[in-house]
Amino acid sequence: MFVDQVKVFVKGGDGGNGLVAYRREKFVPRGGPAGGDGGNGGDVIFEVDEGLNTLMDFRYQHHFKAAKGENGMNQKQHGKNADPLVVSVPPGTTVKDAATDKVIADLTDHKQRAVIAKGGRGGRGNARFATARNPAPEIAENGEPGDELDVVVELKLLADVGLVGFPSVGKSTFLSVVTAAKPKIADYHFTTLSPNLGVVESQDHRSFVMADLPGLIEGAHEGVGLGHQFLRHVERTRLLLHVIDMSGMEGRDPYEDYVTINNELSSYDQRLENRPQIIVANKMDIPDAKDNLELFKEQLGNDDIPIYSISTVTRDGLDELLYAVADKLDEIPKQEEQVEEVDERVIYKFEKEEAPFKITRDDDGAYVLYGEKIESLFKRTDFSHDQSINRFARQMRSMGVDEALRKRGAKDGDTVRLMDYEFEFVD
Ligand SMILES: Nc1nc2c(ncn2[C@@H]2O[C@H](COP(=O)(O)OP(=O)(O)OP(=O)(O)O)[C@@H](O)[C@H]2O)c(=O)[nH]1
Ligand SMILES: [Mg+2]
Repeated sequence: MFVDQVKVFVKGGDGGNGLVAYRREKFVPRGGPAGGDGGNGGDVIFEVDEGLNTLMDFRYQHHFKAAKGENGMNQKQHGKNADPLVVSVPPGTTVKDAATDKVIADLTDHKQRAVIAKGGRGGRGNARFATARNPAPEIAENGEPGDELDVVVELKLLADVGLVGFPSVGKSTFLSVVTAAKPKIADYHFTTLSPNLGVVESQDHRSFVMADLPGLIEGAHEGVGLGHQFLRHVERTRLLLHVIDMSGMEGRDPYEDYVTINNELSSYDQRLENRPQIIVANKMDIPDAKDNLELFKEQLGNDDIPIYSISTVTRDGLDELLYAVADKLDEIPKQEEQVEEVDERVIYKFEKEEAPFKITRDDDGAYVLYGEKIESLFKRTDFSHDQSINRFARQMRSMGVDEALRKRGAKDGDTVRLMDYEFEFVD
């Protein structure tokens, strides 16, 4: 089965904690501060490997966690930074934040990389906090947590050629006879639910990727049938093979089929109207097909549009068609439309204008502080040391927390809550 969209969880490694430690000196109870910084957590990085062409690997692994940074050590030793976790993806992979649908990365070229989840910064050890006034600080920071998020990994088909046409015209059968792909084939409509890919090699060793796409019917551009699934895949193909059932065995008129499909394509996306197209008259082994083809040519009324007649059953006409496809592809530039440029990484942290904290009230009357910035400060505070707690209190004050609580009506002794921490408001 061809997997083209999958949701996975990624987490950057947490930063290592800074250490509170002191130099040991004879007769000096507290030597100089010697606690080292924690190392940075590893990033989760996606990297293009052109040897891959499916997202198959993601079916077996849904969680990608980078390693934690090492904690700070004595003698001012810095904890080791963790190595990044590098995940290989095929060219053409798009990565979106599942929560916001925002594109994080569009990976097209071999070895191209993007940071998907950033590792947390290591916390500073107490050696960094020494000042003249406080030569032996009891302060260290915890490492920052790494980013964590769900991402949708998507592989838009990088098929060079897409087979389009009504259901049951023989698209999958065609793919199965010119490539090693083994798509499901049946005489009912919508046999193909998601595209199958195959690599075609012409006799002169030119190769290209072909996809049989789900069948199209009138109204597909509005989602009728399997419309949207189909159309999402057709966007990046360079050449369309418009497959027509020339036998008329289902009671439809081949020329009407041709017009209907072209209308659906251009209604979905104007640009598809100009996508190069080759007409493939299929099922020519059936007796009525010859007459129908003559009629079709008359209705088309344009001798300049080439038509290739084939039968996937007798294999007549296949070689000529594949040569023509390879020739046509040689004329069409590879990246027909430039992929939109996206930032290598979008920032998940709150935008600058976001308030550092907000206040709300719980049912019991307690004041509740929340918000990205204050919570991150909270997480970075090591509450096992008084000095760290004092520093935390000072930082809250400088953010304007006291002032804001007072304005909300907080009085001496009222309860203030921040995540799982509770303290008294002191005016
Ligand atoms: N006689 C004849 N039958 C064919 C030919 N090509 C395909 N068929 C038959 O047509 C039917 C439909 O073929 P598929 O290849 O499944 O058609 P499809 O276009 O992929 O159909 P969907 O996936 O439903 O859109 C099958 O029963 C095939 O055996 C052909 O050249 N001649
Ligand atoms: Mg099919």
